[in-house]
Amino acid sequence: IKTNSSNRFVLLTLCLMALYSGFAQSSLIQNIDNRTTVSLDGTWQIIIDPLENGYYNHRYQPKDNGFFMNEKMQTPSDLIEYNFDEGYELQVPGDWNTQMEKLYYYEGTVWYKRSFDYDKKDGKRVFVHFGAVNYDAKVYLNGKKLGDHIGGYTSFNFEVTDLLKAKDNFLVLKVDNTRKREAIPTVNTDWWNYGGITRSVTLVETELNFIRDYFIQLKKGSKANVEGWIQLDRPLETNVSIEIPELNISKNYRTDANGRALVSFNGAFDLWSPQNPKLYKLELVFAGNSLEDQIGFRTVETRGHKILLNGSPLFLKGISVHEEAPFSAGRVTTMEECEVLVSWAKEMGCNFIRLAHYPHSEQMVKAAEAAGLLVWSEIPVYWTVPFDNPETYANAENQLTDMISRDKNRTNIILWSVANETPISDARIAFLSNLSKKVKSLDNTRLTTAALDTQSSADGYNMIDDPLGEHIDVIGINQYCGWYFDKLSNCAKGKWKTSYDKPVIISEFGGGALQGYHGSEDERWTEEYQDALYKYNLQMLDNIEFMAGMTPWILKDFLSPRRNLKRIQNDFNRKGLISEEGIRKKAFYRMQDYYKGKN
Ligand code: GCB
Repeated sequence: IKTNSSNRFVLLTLCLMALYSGFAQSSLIQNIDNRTTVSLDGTWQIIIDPLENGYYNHRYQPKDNGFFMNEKMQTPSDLIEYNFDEGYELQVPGDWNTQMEKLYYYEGTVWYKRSFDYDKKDGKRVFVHFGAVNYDAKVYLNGKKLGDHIGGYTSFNFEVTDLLKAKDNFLVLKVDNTRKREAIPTVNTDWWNYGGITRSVTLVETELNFIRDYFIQLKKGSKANVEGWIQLDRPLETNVSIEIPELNISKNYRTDANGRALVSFNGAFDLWSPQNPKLYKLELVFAGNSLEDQIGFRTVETRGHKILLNGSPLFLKGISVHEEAPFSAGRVTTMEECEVLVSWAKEMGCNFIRLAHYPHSEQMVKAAEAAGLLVWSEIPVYWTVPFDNPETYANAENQLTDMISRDKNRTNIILWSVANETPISDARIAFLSNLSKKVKSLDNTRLTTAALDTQSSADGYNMIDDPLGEHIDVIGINQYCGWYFDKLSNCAKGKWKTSYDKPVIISEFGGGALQGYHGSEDERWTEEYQDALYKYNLQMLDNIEFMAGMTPWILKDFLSPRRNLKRIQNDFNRKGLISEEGIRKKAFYRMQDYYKGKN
């Protein structure tokens, strides 16, 4: 076949996609929370291995007897230069940086080991599921490789049925958070590269065949017709059913030879909204086994510059947030911590939250769903991604697919974001428009977006004219008037024009303040400066009639190694409206007032 360079790019990308998704990894199992599970959270033994000595020999060849063998000396004369059970320990879930002082800035390999017994039952299958491991995970059970996973914020699972023993199983992971130019995210970011097994590890027990996945959402444009599908793990033509007891809905479907049933039914739904975050108990039944979920129903669409929820225009009163623990730093590890972050956004008067800059935990999305917060969810395609690298594209598309795969039944997610602040180029348009198409192929019920910082200026106007605008449904604009450019007092006069008949969300604005540091409006880092910045920016934003919402930057101060001003920052990005200790700054109350007066 004759191939031109763009065909070659596509072919190579397809091969790489197969590589990324085709490891021994099993397809993602939906809804872990409501299945039969055993938690492997808790204390794990670890070995810090900066030279990857547990993986490579002195000729830099992978070892057959690496640390994944969990070997022990049998006689006093044996030479085995590691022992998981005599070393350090870490808690899972959790990042390693904030758990152990010597790992604070660490980027590299840490080996994790957890031993466990398992009461294995005949006629069942077992999978090991990881909520997230940052970034590159190689996973072994009882010395056998299960597979690899790339990407620090998405879930994955492997089948372990045939490897499990009743006693003394050992699960070992080589976890490497080394930043790489071609990776997603790339080397340059403004958040901490928290390494480790950052979300829960769970054994999931299933029947031999089971409902692995499903997509149950209102059909685009309809308030009554649900359309979706149910997927069995193994191909089988059989009956499956859906029940929503509260609405007396009970529907039977037949799976095809691939074990997939298309679903369509009507219901008189009390629609989910921020004022009424109504969820229905849904039961999916196969072979006498029922899997429960809580699902809400709502529509979302755009009309010109408006975003419509359940057919009515809605202003998105939002806030951006990183997945950091509310009263310190480090990754969020519990549902309670997610609920605290959500309660702060609610206290501010939000109906919307931007989960920046990567997929947050399933708990975070669920806490927001229960509290009536709509969600913007994104992948870490951030800043200077090498857009012409097919491997990078394959990786980004895989992370996007994993994000949507996990959260496609969460009612509150309305926006899938494909990128943040990426510089204009043709390669970038090809890359991001392909991601946007991919979103639509996986889920056409929601909207696509991206946060842009590429506006030009003309005739005293900021112009929203980035060509990416054509390829997304809603345009996110990050702008830092009064912080990275322009004087504070000029911000109120800022004027905007857009080339697109599409809604615009001001996805970032803000400035830094050290909580408790006071002074005049002109003094940077004071709460007064930050508060004035909000005052003038809000005046400017109020004049943008095509604005459909905003998510100021950011709910809480967060750790970032770019923030080197020791006296003020001490490694924290200080643009939070709340300090890392949970104390509200002045500007928090300004946003609260603003949202109170906004419909
Ligand atoms: C941005 C980025 C965000 C940064 C923020 C800042 O534009 O999107 O990740 O943290 O600016 O504080 O500079």
